[in-house]
Parts: sequence; structure tokens; C-alpha cells
Amino acid sequence: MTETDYKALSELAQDIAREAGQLALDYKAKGLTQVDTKSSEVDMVTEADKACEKLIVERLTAARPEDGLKGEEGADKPSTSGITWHIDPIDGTTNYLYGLPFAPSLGAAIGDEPVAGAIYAPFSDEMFDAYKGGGSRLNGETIRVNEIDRLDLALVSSGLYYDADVRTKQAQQLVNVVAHIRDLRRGGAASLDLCSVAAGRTDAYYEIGINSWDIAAGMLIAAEAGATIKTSFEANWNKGTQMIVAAPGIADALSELVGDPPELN
Ligand code: LIP
Repeated sequence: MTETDYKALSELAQDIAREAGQLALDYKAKGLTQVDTKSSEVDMVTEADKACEKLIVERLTAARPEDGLKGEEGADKPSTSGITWHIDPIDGTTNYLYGLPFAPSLGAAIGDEPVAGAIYAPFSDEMFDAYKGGGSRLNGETIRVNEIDRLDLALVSSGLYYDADVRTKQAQQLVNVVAHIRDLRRGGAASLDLCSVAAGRTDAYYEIGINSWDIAAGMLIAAEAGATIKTSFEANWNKGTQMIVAAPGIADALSELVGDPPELN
């Protein structure tokens, strides 16, 4: 595939992410009536998550029927084109329910390599996109990570797993981290955490226990904006790996500070 092909994938992802984001807002305005739980009582899924994934799958299948699909709410189709879409219809479902920032995230990957993606934040009407070799954008304007080389002046974001025991271990890890950085942010949506690094709104992000659909688009957006990605795409979503995405000047220092990830149950 050429850079032009990757750009077309990003444009398709943007159109669909925006449509899914608007559908999520429509459901929110009507009032959500079906809130179910998944891996724990605090891991929630709504009728909007399912409807948005259905919409995204329909649009992608119509446009690129040979592509594979891997969605948080169950979409699972092998690829015959070499491209697989990793889909989070509403990344930050808890945020969505509480009226905090959320985003549909669509990332196209060739094997272990994201090559195009879009993340749309409806509350702020912000579209983040990237394609391989083409840089990253926020509403069409190029974005870059911060120039920073002091970890003690870095604004770092992270997230917590849905399991209480794992959260406790993450909190113990955090006690050491917070003593050596400027401050911490907990955004609640991995995709938007990655976009924040790309746009220079934070200096780094780390988390464990996330999924391919949370990070496929965001990892590419961060990388194309100049971020250092300390572990591979597939390693990051194989649960136990510590994902670290940072401005280059602090990536090694943060990786050393965060250390080995806590065991996931
Ligand atoms: C969320 C992630 C976030 C993580 C949350 C949750 P979801 O995804 O984007 O980074 O900290 O625990 O997993 O489940 O809202 O799509």
C-alpha cells in the first residue's frame, strides 16, 4: 500500500468516527436505558456502545468488505485484504455515562502495525487522525509532542484496570511515580490519552491491561506526532505489558521509573 492508500483509510475512518460520535450524542440526549456490565460491575456497556459499533461495522463493510474487524463489543471478522480495523465505538464508556470526554476510535492495522486511524471527541468536536508517513492532525492542523527532557517537569497520564486487586497494585506503582513527575492526569479513555501526548497536552501516558481497540489509532497518532512508543502494538494489548508512550526526551526515564507492570489476574 502507498501513503495515498493510507491517507484514504484515515479519511474513511474520520467520516465514520464522526458519524458514530454523533450517534453516541443522540443516544445520550434521548437517555440511556440499557447499561450492562462486562468484566466487573464497573466495566460497563450501553445500547449506544452496541449501536455505534453496529454503525461502524456497517460503514466499514460497505466501503471495504475484505477488511478484517475487531471490535470491543464483539465484531470479529478475519481479513482477506491484509487490513484489520480495531474498533472502540465508545472509548471511555464510564466517561460517556458521566458526561466526560469519550471517543469513537478506529485504527487500521496491517498485522502488528497500525497504518491509519481516527479518533473523534464529540463533546469538544475534535478530530484526531494520522496515517503512516503522513503525520498527525487535530482538526486538520499538524500536531507534535512536546520538547521536554526533565521527567520531574512532565505531566503524565495513566489509567486503572477494572479489577480492584490490580488497581491496588497500580496504585502502589503510582505512589513512586507521582513523587518524580510534575503531576498526573487520569483521562479515562486511552485513545484520548494518546491524542493528548500527540498534541502536547500531556508529556507521556502509560497503562496496562488495555485492548487493541483502545490503542490502535491512538498509538499511530502519537507515533506520527513524534512520540516514543516503548513496546509494540501487539505487546501492548497482550494484557500484561506496560504500555509507555512519551515525548522522546523523557521516554527512557519514565520507563525506568514505572518499572515492571503489576501482574494481571
Ligand atoms: C477504557 C480505557 C481507559 C482505561 C479504562 C477503560 P473503555 O476503555 O480507554 O484507558 O483506563 O479502564 O478500559 O472500557 O471505556 O472502552
